[in-house]
Amino acid sequence: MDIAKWLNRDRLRRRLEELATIGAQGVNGITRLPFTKEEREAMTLVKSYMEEAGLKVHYDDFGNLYGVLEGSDPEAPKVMSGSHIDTVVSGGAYDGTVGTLSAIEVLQTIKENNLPHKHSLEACVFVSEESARFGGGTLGSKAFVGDFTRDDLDKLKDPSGVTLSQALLEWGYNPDNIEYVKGDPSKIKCFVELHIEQSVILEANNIPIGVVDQIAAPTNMRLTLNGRAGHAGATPMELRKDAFLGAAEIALEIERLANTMGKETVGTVGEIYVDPNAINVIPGKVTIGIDIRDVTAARKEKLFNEVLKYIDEVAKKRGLTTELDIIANQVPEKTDKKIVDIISSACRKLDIPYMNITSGAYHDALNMARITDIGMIFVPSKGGISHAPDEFTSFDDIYRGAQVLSEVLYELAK
Ligand code: HGY
Ligand code: MN
Ligand code: MN
Repeated sequence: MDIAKWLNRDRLRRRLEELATIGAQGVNGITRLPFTKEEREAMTLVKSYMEEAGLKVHYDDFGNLYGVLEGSDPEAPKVMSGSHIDTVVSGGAYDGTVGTLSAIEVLQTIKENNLPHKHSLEACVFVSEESARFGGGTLGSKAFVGDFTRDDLDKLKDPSGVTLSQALLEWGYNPDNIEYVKGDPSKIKCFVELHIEQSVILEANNIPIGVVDQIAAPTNMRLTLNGRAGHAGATPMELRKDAFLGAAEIALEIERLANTMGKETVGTVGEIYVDPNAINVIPGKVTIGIDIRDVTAARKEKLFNEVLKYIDEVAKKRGLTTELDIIANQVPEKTDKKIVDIISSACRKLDIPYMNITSGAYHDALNMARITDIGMIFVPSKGGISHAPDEFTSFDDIYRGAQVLSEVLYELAK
């Protein structure tokens, strides 16, 4: 059965291009933050693709979207595949969308060609995968694996103070039903996600497919440092409690620690709010968003503890007080060996070169690994760029990824 040859190349390309127009801001890339007009418009468009594909479509109470292609044995656990369509601020056109639209294309091709399959196949779109709005990522798949209590939805807030539960209610979802969002692991055979690599390895090795063996995990936190606002000219240096300089020292120490701890240990301070943010006022209050990651749980834990220790030292030295909101503290996961082998043999069957690869980015597959077997397929990112307007993956690479995904999903659903 050569399903890979039957994928509709033009349809996949057209859908990718159409989806990329939603939230597009010219040179400023694409912005579709979760539970905003743009992201909801994009979800509605993707829902229409699922309907065109003849799938049984529904949203859950968290806004995750599912499209099912029934198998011959309704009792058999389903094969899930998908990703996300929300973006960072000024993001690219391929992060999440490649896996989302390829999964729909595969299921539509199976249906159109009446290919027999025992297990149901389910294309899924998890909401709020990016941490850009609520500080923590992969919220939709976290809800699906049962991470959230109703209270958690009131604790997650965006920078303007809107809680996740308010955002859900604003778009007609019901946070009180959070427990019904949880998927039933006994009904799931596996989850496979196609995604852009977002780094330089595949391109550097001139290999079109990455078979992911492990996924790094994040610790995300928002740290607020409280000093004392004051006159930038009249306040002697020795009397200052400058919250920004405290934040700056902490950011530099995170960089130093990440550089010394390991090749796959990374740390970023990508978000900052300075209050009152005026050129002639000593910053009285600063909030920074911290993202540290590793593929080794113990090393990430060590980095986390070193950072906490340093925060205390800086606060004491500079007479600052601190508030720390730990938004996520996840563990790295490995992909399932059997699925790694199925992906590798699909590449051999299609005569597509491949290599094993680690994911420094996290994905919905990281959460799904806690309730089912997972697999991930990567396609190259030009220059390793992602989370930026010039994120780019050639359509030939995307199509190759979709072809490998089609062979893998069909093999798993047989
Ligand atoms: O930040 C990440 O790793 C993912 O792209 N959300
Ligand atoms: Mn991303
Ligand atoms: Mn992504």
